Amino acid sequence: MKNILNAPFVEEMKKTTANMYRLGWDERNGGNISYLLDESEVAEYLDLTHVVRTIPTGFDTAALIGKIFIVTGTGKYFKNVESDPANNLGIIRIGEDGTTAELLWGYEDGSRFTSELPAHLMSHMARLAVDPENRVVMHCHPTHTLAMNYVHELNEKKFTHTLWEMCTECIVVFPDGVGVLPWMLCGTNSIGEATAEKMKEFRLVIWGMHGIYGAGKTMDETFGLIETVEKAAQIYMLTAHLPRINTIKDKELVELAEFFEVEYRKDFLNL
Ligand code: 2HA
Ligand code: ZN
Repeated sequence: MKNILNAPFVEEMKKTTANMYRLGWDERNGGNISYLLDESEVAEYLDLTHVVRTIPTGFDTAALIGKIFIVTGTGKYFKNVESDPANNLGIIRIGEDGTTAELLWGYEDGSRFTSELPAHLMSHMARLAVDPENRVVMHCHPTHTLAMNYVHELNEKKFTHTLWEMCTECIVVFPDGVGVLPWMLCGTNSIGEATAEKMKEFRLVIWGMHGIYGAGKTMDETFGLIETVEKAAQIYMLTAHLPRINTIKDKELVELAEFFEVEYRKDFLNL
């Protein structure tokens, strides 16, 4: 059996959480990541018949029975994942009853997965239904995106349109746009259900006055989606109070989308 601490998926979690922390997106215990793993890859590192303990998920995850995820822990700081992965991360498998998580490794101080597990697993279910290759769900509190929530209308079409106008590459990176939820109580099944509903349509979902969720096939893709929104939001926040002299016009956004051959939300433009 190989050493789990050297597994590429543990390395990816360490690198990504450290990177997000340094960008200021995950203060204190802010943010969480879940990553769907390949059973045969995990079997190189762990005895899959050995369940350390079981933890109820508190919601129906029947569509994910047998699936294995590496997930950041509740109350844990992204800052600390790199130096202490075994306490700050856990590997769970959804049990046969569809409502229990079987801990296979991690959370060594007796803790458990993120309080946002409903939003994560429900989002995985929603994304897998539209993209069987989806693997990653990521949540964080990127500074400029959050700032923009306070000064820009929380409307999907308007919010996406503004982001698309802020950097030329935006419509190419997230042609499907950004879903927007109003402020809601976090850590609940209700916000999980609302997020998953949006995830049927979008890979990015804003949690009003809280942060953002991203989903993708790889850690890089998911991180890149959030990073691009955050960059656009930063440009917006640097310019929103100044007279706008220039902008990318809707017909130029169409040119971009057509040249790069992306399926974009035509209804989010004003043509
Ligand atoms: O778990 O970010 O949304 C910390 C959070 C809650
Ligand atoms: Zn949060």
